[in-house]
Amino acid sequence: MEFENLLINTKNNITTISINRPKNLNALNIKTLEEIANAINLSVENDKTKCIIITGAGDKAFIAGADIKEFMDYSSNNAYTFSETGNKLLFEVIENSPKPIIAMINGYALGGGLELAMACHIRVASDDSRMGLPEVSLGIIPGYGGTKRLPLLVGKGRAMEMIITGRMINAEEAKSFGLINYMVKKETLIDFCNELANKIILNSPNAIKYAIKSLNSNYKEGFDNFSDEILNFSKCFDSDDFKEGTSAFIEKRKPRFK
Ligand code: DAK
Repeated sequence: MEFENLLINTKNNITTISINRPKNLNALNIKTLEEIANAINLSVENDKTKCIIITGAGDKAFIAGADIKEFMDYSSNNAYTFSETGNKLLFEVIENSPKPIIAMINGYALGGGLELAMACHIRVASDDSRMGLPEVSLGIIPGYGGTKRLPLLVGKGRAMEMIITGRMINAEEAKSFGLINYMVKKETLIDFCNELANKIILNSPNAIKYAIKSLNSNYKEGFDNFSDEILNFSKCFDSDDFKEGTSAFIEKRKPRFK
């Protein structure tokens, strides 16, 4: 299958999926979200793949968020639909993949990019990476599971602070928060992730599948399919703050919220 915005490489039972929009810091547009979902589904079906690594092309970003230029004109209805389908078609597919998925964070992991990394089973970041959920600076809230998965990884207090300040944290802080499993030197990132994948694939694929399923089931109850996040997220799209936040980004200025 041909992909417009992804590079895929399978070697020694490890499939690496690289989001390839480096000029836009690998921002996620709808086409890319669909392609990642297709690539994961194909990898899950492919007997040659035992572990998946997701990363960003170029040396600056893993994923700098959802593509602001694409979603700035959305209404609350569009936002609701895209958030609901995006969660189902990609983020839940990643989280529930029977084959382990490692997020290889090689730079900025912001907004939807950090949300994607948080849906993965393991996160490894290079020491120059920066992570955050800056949605409130654009007049919206995280819409791909950020308000749900971040507190599970770092605790409610840290998640609240990260989300309402929208601040970026560096890899060292992310490690101390438990947001990432490992921080490694940039030049060793690929080797480290491949070694980690190699360790995992020595184990029983069947047992790994059930371990993921069983572990994930701890967090399903009361999660209500993320519907409150989707609803609150979509409501933001009717606001003047959303128009001001996204316009300010495009015009490369600070937003002036009323
Ligand atoms: N979207 C679109 N373009 C982006 C982008 C993004 N998220 N991030 C960067 N770019 C583009 C920049 O516009 C710039 O393009 P040109 O001006 O060269 O055409 C190019 O990438 C390089 O970026 P910079 O020139 O800004 O690079 P710097 O090194 O100066 O700064 C930065 C790097 C990462 C600090 C900065 O680019 C930045 O602040 N980027 C935006 C970060 C951000 O706010 N991300 C979005 C978070 S909100 C949805 C579901 C979920 C979401 C939305 C909708 N639906 C279901 C509807 C999620 C929302 C988010 O992710």
